[in-house]
Amino acid sequence: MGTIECVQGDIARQADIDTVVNAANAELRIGGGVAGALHRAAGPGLAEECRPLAPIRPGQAVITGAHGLPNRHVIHCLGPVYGIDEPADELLAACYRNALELAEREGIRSIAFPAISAGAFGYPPAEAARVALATVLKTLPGCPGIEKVRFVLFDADSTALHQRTLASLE
Ligand code: AR6
Repeated sequence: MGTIECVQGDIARQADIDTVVNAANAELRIGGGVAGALHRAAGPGLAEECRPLAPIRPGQAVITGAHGLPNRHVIHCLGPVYGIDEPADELLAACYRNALELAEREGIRSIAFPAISAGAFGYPPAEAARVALATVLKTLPGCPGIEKVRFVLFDADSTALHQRTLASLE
């Protein structure tokens, strides 16, 4: 099975990773947070490639090129809005599962995830980390082509939370 690591950083600056995952909005527009950072770094070609793929549903994952980002692809996932899209845990798990299965089908060997839904979409961070890491641990054995999964967290607290959660699940 591939390795899983949790590091602090900016998802738009993961030059040694094949594919980065976007915590997208349904319209695949620029937005804020992760989506804003990725679209700003990618340039307008990314939004243009996204337009015919939108809208997407909670839990869905779609793939595009990475344009000006230092990666090969972007996989765009729509996380659940906490308290609105139900069941939240199943929809959040579906994001990670669908992204990994799509990456496996595309021959992608390394993938970086942000903490989907844990920002503007209001998912409690500890619960989001548990769902995310448990889903990756469960799905990765079925994706033999994926050698590395990296969680990229914006701040030190979130990084420590993910590292603790991973250690408790392994
Ligand atoms: N790199 C890594 N993590 C980041 C970065 C970054 N550059 N920027 C923020 N985070 P969010 P969501 C963290 O809001 O909750 C957007 O406006 C952030 O601290 O990006 O799925 C879209 O357009 C948080 O822990 O995603 C959607 O409308 C986590 O990444 C909506 O927000 C996710 O925060 C999606 O909301």
